[in-house]
Amino acid sequence: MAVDYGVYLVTDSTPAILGSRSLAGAVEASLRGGAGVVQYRDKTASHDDAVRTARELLAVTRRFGVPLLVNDRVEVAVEVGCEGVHIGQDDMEFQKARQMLGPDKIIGVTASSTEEALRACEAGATYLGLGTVYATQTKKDTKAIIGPHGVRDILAALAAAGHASVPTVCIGGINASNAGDVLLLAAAATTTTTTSGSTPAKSLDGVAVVSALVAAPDPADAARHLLGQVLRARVPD
Ligand code: TZP
Ligand code: MG
Repeated sequence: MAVDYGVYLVTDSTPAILGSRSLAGAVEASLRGGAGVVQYRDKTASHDDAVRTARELLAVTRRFGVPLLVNDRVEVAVEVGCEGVHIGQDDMEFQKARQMLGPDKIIGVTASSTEEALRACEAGATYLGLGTVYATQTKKDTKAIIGPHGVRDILAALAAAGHASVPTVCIGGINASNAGDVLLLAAAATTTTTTSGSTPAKSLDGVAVVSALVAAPDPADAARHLLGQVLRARVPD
C-alpha cells in the first residue's frame, strides 16, 4: 500500500475532543477530505473494546485504501491485522514490535530530539513523528515542546546522517493557522547549498493532527484545507 503522509489523522475518543460525534464518522469524513493515514489512539479502552473499535475503523480505512495504525498497543494491531503501529519512546521496544508484527508492517516512532530521531531510523522505523511542536490540550504527558525550529533541526540532522528517505510528520498543536509556519520553515531548510550547487535535503512529508480534524465542525473540509497547505509547501522532486 503506497502511503501519503500529508494529512495524518490521530484519533481521540475522549468526550472533550470527540464530543457526541461517532469516531468512525469523523475518520470517514477526514478520509473524504484527503487524510492519508489513520492512527487509532486510545489509552484507556480495554483490549476487547480496542480490538472492536480498531476493526470498525479498519473497515473504513480499507474502503479508502489508507493504512490504519494502532498507537502503542502492538497486540491490538496484530489481532486485527491492520497495517502497523505507532510507538513512543516509552512504549514497546522497537525490535520486539518488529518481531511481533513481521517485516512488512509499518512501525512509526515519535522523536522529540535529534538523538531519538537518529536512533529510530537506525532501528528501522518506517516513518517518524516529530514533536511535540506546539503546546496541546490533547496529550497531557507531553515532555518537550520543540517548536518549528526543533523540527527543522531534526530534519537537518536526519539529512546529514543519510536518512532523508525516511518519511516525517510533525505533531502537537498543529492546526490550519500554524501548519503553514512549520511546513514552510521545514521546506526552507530542505535546500542546502553545497559546492556542487543546491541539493534537496529533508522535508516534512505531512502534519499529524488530532483536534484539528476530530474536533473540527467539518472534518472533511478541515482535512482538505490542511492537505492544500501541505501540498503547497512540498518541495518538487
Ligand atoms: N503526540 C504528541 S502531541 C500529541 C500526540 C499524540 C497530541 C496532538 O494533538 P493535537 O490535538 O493535534 O494537538
Ligand atoms: Mg505512546
